[in-house]
Amino acid sequence: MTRSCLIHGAPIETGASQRGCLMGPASLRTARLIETLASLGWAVEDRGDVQIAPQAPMAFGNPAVHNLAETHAWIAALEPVAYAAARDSDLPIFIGGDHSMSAGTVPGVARRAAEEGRPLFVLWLDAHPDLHTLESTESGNLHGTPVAYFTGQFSSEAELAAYPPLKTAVAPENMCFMGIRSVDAAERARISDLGMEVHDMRAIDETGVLVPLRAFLERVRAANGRLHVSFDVDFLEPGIAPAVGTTVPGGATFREAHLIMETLCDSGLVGSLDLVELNPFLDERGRTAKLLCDLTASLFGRRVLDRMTRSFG
Ligand code: NNH
Ligand code: MN
Ligand code: MN
Ligand code: MN
Repeated sequence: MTRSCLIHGAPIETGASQRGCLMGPASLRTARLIETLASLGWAVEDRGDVQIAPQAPMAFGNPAVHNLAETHAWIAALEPVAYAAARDSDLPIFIGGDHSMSAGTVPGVARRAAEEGRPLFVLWLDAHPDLHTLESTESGNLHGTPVAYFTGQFSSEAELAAYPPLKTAVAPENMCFMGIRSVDAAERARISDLGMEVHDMRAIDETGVLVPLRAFLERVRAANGRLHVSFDVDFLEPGIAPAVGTTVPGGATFREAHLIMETLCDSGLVGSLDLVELNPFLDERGRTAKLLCDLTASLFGRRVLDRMTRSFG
């Protein structure tokens, strides 16, 4: 049976320190994301970009926090869109846009999973864990906050009121972070308090990507879980993916990233995908956008050769 993919753009850039992520959805379309997935046999429907109305500023106690009203509006707009896309298609893609958009997409998908009676698991492919609360962020860049929000980490009443009410949370133990190599002090404390599964770059150097990835996928399968993948461009080595405002050296290689996507494809467990933080203003002749399209194609079934997954071990 033909599988379906709804695509929604989220041209949000107010959560990042540099401007340009606004153009991310357009750049991925120019790189022929839609046509590429259609050529793999998927029924793809591009629903265009979500928009928000102009916002009056919203103040918050932590003076570093900026663009709170915009992020609030994006979360409120994206949650129902993501919920419906997860209900109405097999593997929706949310194309950004900075990573604050995942504070809307992940809870929407989680609400759909709960309706199916399944837990949502999230694979966070990123140089950063994005585990700040509005109180703990030092940069005030709200793309550093989505995971704390959707796992229900609120340290004050003010924080609880600042973002839209969280309808469906993700259990902290259902998170898996890979590629992490830039962690702030408050995030480090939160990771150990919550006992989250984190595979930093050192762990990947030691075992390769497959050992932790397969173990996580087994956990998802055993729980009859639904898996959301959130792919931040800065997960990748900056040399192969320059189009991101927050490059961190030592990222995933071209082959590591492809192997992850191919393995996710083989698992059949992925139910939704975010492609975030692409900043086309910083790209070199579209190469990062093209790489993201290729990686997405691997997740959607493109392979170098047909193979029986098991026959060579
Ligand atoms: N932790 C830093 C901050 O909160 C960086 C977050 N930047 C990201 N996250 N690009 O993926 O400002
Ligand atoms: Mn800033
Ligand atoms: Mn991120
Ligand atoms: Mn990041």
